[in-house]
Amino acid sequence: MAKRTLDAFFKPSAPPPKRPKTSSEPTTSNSTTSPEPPNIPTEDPKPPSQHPSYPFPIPQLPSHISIALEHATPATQPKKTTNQPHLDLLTFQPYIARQTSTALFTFLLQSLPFYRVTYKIRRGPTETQINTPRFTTVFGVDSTSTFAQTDTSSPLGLLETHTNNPVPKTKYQCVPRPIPACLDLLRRTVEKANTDSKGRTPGYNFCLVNYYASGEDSIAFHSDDERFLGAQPNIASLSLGGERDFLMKHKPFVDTGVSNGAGAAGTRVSGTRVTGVSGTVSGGGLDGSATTPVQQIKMKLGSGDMVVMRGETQANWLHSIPKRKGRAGEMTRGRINITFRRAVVPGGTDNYYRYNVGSGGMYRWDEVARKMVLQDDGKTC
Ligand SMILES: O=C(O)CCC(=O)C(=O)O
Repeated sequence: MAKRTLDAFFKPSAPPPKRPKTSSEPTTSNSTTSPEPPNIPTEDPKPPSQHPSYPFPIPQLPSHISIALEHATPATQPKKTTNQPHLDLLTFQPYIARQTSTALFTFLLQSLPFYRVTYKIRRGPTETQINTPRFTTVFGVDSTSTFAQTDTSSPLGLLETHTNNPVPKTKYQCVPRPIPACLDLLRRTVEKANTDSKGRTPGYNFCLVNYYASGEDSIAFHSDDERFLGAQPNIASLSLGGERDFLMKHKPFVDTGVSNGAGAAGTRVSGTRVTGVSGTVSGGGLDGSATTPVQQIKMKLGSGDMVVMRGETQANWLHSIPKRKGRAGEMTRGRINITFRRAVVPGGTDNYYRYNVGSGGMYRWDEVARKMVLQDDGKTC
């Protein structure tokens, strides 16, 4: 008998082969075929997630995906990588088995609102317009506020976590969006799959979603080291759909000439999107004096793969998804990435909505055009 993978088990069932009817089976008046056996799973569409902050209701996961997420993740045990200075990675290849992850990719592509955010940055007298080179969306709120059902007939309200008082309208620049049920189930399973270096659960309160439509879409070298994430943030990054390269490189060091005795004799250059990395970290050897080569990391992330970046990783390493040029770019399939994070102050909420929802139009996947299409009535923050 052909071996059936766990993933295949969770696929929507094909109708069973017709079998000969026995005399004891009841018949129906308009049918001459046998009735379906009672154990065929049927889709019971659950009501979509609704909230005044959503531009449209967000459907719930079909049950074949939610059952697979709840019962068949992690699909493999994680590999721990700590063989380079300041690096602490957990890699699940995959976290969600391929067939389920592909179904989840299609579902999220069709079900979420997306944005192509533009913003201006100023360096000295020069103002530059930045066009985010991918589609983005975000849900969640930092830990100073909590979404709560205050009465059954109203949408989720936003309360101050410590007092339970309603959050004043002026607290946030954009209206925070509760994590819809489809992403919240994913958030809960990812949270169970890993801990921080002290064994604590990550307590994710944000889902940031990127959609890379083609090889032209990318994210530049950066680190998720903002203060609003607290010290040593735990960030889980899940890939769905087409395979892409994920690159990591150590941040540059400025030689202060003074060894701190704890490893790297240098000061980290802070900030994002830094290019140019020195190839070594001084003082990383066993006797504290040798020079440890720091290697760039290149991983191919396929559908369902998950990388968890922990400990000192964000403070010291940059990561990126580079563009794919030429034939490789043309062949590149769409990819969704979801990062699960925990922001601890309102500045994190403002930052995430500003750069992942913004104030431009909203896009939705168009199944006929097979691409994201700008919606006239897109509600942005
Ligand atoms: O798409 C990815 O794998 C990386 C996403 C990322 O780095 C980010 O959202 O900050």
